[in-house]
Order: sequence, then structure tokens, then C-alpha cells
Amino acid sequence: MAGEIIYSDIKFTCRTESDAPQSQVSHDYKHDESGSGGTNPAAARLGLQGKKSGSVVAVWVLLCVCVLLVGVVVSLGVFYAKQQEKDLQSYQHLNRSNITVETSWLKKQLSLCNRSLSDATNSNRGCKACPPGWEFGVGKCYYFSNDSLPWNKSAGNCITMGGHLVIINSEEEQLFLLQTMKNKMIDNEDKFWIGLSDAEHESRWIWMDKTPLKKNVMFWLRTSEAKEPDNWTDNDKYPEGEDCARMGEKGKEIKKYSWYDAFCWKTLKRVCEGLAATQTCKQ
Ligand SMILES: [Ca+2]
Ligand SMILES: [Ca+2]
Repeated sequence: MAGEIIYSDIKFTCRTESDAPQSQVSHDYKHDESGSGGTNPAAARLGLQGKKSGSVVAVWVLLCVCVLLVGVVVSLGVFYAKQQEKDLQSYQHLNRSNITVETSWLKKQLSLCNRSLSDATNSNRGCKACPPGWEFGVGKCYYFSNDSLPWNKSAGNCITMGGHLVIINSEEEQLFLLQTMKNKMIDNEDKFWIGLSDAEHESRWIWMDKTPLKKNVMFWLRTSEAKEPDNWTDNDKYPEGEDCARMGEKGKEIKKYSWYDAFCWKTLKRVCEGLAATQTCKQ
């Protein structure tokens, strides 16, 4: 019997699962996982509880992440709204500045327009300042005399009055003079001296201010019967000829080409010309 071992007096205690200490169960579970390959219900329940705890944690984490995201979105929204408000205020300020500049410019333009309109209105009303007895037209003052004088005395008289015998610089001025003197001619000899002469050099016509007569602004009479200037001598009765210019003839149709040369010693009426002074027209 050598080498043989006999076990006896062995007690077996029967325990329920609930009696087993937790540490033992844990030991058994670990033991089971370590390689026995068997299934342990307690361990399975513990695994399930672990999974549930993990899920709860994940939910909380997700919840926190969502809260953070919502916070970020709200913050961005507030920031964007404030930025929009700042941009809007900046845009409104810029617009106000531009409007102020444009308004100032428009006021200046309006002032210039009003001044031009006032000048034009005054001009149309003949409100340019001319001396008493003088008439306003085409930007100047004109004096149509009632008395008659030779050309030289007429020239001197105009200078004494502060002007000079008229110098005609345009077709407009020529037509204005014709139209105005039409109503002032009563007798057939109501003709008017103008400031043009060739007394110094025959056929070299010069104005009172010593400027030569321009070919594009001269209105000598041109008809089938007469062509002026003709330096008429009356059959050499006046060999010096006609050296002074006149215009206007009663009873004749107003024609643009109406100048004559005439004897300077003849006594005729005259047209003096002077500068007009601008002034505000009284209403
Ligand atoms: Ca002449
Ligand atoms: Ca003549």
C-alpha cells in the first residue's frame, strides 16, 4: 500500500450563490476568464452593468459636447449680429458724410444758377444800369441823339458824355441799332453818325478805337443802283470826298446792309455807345 494516499473525513459544505463572498465570486469570475472556458452568470451581469455605465458616460459626454456646440453657435451668432450692426452704423455714417458733401455741392450749383438767372432776367428787363436818356441793348448802353452835329463834333460829344460814337462789332448789334433807330426817325434827314471813318487814309476805314474795319462785320449798302462806300465828290464840288459813315434812313425797309459814307461836315444825328454797369433790378 506504499505510495497510496487515502483521503478521509472530508466535509463538504453546501453554499448557495448568495452566500458566496463577493471577492470569491470575483475570483471565480477572473478564474473563469483566465482559461476555464466556462460561462459565469454573475460575471455576465457585471459586464452588462459595466456597459451600461459606459453608455451613460458617453451620453453625458455627448450632451456636454452638444451644449458646448450650442454655446459656440450662439456666441458666433451674437458676434455676427454685433458685427453687422457695426457695419451698418459705419455705412450709415459714410452715407451721411457723402450726402453732406453732395448737398453742399448742390447748394453752390444752385447759387450759381440763381445768379445766372438773375443776370439773364435783369438783362431781359433792360435793367442794366445806363445813364438817363441811354438805352440798354446787347450788353451795352446806347444814346440816340435828337440833335444833329457834324461827325467830328458828334464824336466829341459822345466822349463828353462818357462814351464814344458807336463801334459795331456784330450783326446782332447792327440789327439792334436799326430796330431801335427806326422809331426815332421822324424827318427824312434823321440819319445817324457811327464811329467809322477813312479821313486819315482814303478807303482805309477805322473805328473810333483805331481798330480796322473787319470784312466779316461790315454792312455797307449794296443795291443795283448804289454801292457804298463810293467817296462821292458831287462832281468835284467836294474833292475830299465822303469820309464818315452813317446809317438809318426814314421810310426805308430795315435792311442789314445800310451803311453809307457821307460828307463829314454834314449835320446828322448820332449814336453814342457806353459801357453798362450791372446792378440788381428793383422789383
Ligand atoms: Ca472816303
Ligand atoms: Ca457815299
